Amino acid sequence: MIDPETVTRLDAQAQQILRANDKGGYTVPTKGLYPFQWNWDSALTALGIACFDADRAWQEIEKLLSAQWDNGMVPHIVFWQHEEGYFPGPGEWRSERTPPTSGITQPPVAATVVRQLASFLPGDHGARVTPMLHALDRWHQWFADARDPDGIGVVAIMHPWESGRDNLPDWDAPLAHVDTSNVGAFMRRDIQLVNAAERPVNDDYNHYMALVQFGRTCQWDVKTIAEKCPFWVAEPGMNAILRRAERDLIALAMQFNLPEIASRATRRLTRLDHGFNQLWSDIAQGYTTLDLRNKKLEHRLSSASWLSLYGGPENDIRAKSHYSNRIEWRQKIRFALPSFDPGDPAFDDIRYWRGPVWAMINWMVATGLAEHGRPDLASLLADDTAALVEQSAFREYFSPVTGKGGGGKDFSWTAAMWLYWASPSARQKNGDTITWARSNFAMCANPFAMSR
Ligand code: 9WN
Repeated sequence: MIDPETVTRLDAQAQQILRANDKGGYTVPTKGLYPFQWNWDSALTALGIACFDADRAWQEIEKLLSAQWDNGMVPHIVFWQHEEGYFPGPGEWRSERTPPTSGITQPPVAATVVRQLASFLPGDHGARVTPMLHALDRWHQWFADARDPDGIGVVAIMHPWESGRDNLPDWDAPLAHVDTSNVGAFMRRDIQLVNAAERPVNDDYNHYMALVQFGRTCQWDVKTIAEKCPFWVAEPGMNAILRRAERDLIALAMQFNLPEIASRATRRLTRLDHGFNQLWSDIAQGYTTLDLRNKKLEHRLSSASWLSLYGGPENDIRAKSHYSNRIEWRQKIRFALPSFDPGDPAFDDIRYWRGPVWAMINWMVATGLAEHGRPDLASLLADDTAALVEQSAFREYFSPVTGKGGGGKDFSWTAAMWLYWASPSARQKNGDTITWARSNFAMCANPFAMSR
């Protein structure tokens, strides 16, 4: 139980962080370490901004979508202004665009955020939302065409950073097939700003840079990437988030009378709902990573395994296996949800995506749990998130074992998730139902969703 004075202080601090990270139309994830606009950070941050400035929240999404490529991709980083402090910068990506961007994407949470904003911000959003829905439809179509050209029903990532969960142990095996011999020397900036023990190791960076080199050599040509990129992996995080985004896009398209978008998104969703089954591991009893290049299914669970509940309706047996995995995990840690199985030897409680808790993943998983009739478990995730913020403030992520904060400080999406969801004041105001009352699978029910 957090005392009311602390809640008031943290609410004010969260708002102050979002204002201080505001660069005018877009918000940086944190000063120093990440000085540009990041795709899923921005979208999720808009939820927090919406708690005190509705117009500015919409701008965050508009600005992100304004950097959309002609082929529909919405890039993972937009370099709106020159800054030396980040590696790899525009010169490494060579997107040949203005503003420069990276050449890859990130999990498409934007449609879900737009649906949330449209459902609780006052006013008639038609004029503002309609162009966004066209842009989102084009982005989702890009996923179908560029990242699942054979129509198998799961989209691939061509770089670990596309998943947003950069150094998850799941990538170790597929990355081992990536040749790093031509990468050459480079200087990392991140470990000048953050403790190296909290960041990916140098060997990971060699592999990240080899993939950037691959992409820029083929000028980010999606056909070449799909045919030849040495890293081509389907994983439950990206796929569940995209399924969710398609559901939310369908609901929005119906609400704003855009039937062609609704029917295109329904066709894509049908394929994705069927395809997701390929990521199920009987051994792990959960959804895992499928290395499409090397035809190998991972058998270890990560926090993304839980995102299946957020992606769409889950059948009872599989949902129950998530709940029992939860009990097993919970016995090994103090704070949920670790990004990787805490019982696995590769688990590392403070190194980036190899164990730490991330507030926005907790929000997504909590949303899915509540929608599957488990608001009790959803509330526990909100409690843990709040306890972590109380102990360690608005860090990029937290150790699930000690609660210690890691990575960047004054982090935008942590502040946003606090204001929008985890703060006791937000929960009180919204009767603890802030997110799940607004999301309703039934509104965009897909006839095939439950057929697995
Ligand atoms: C590379 C900004 C981003 C997040 C990612 C997180 C981290 C970047 C990095 O920071 O990635 O995109 O340099 O480590 O893994 O999820 O979007 O917060």
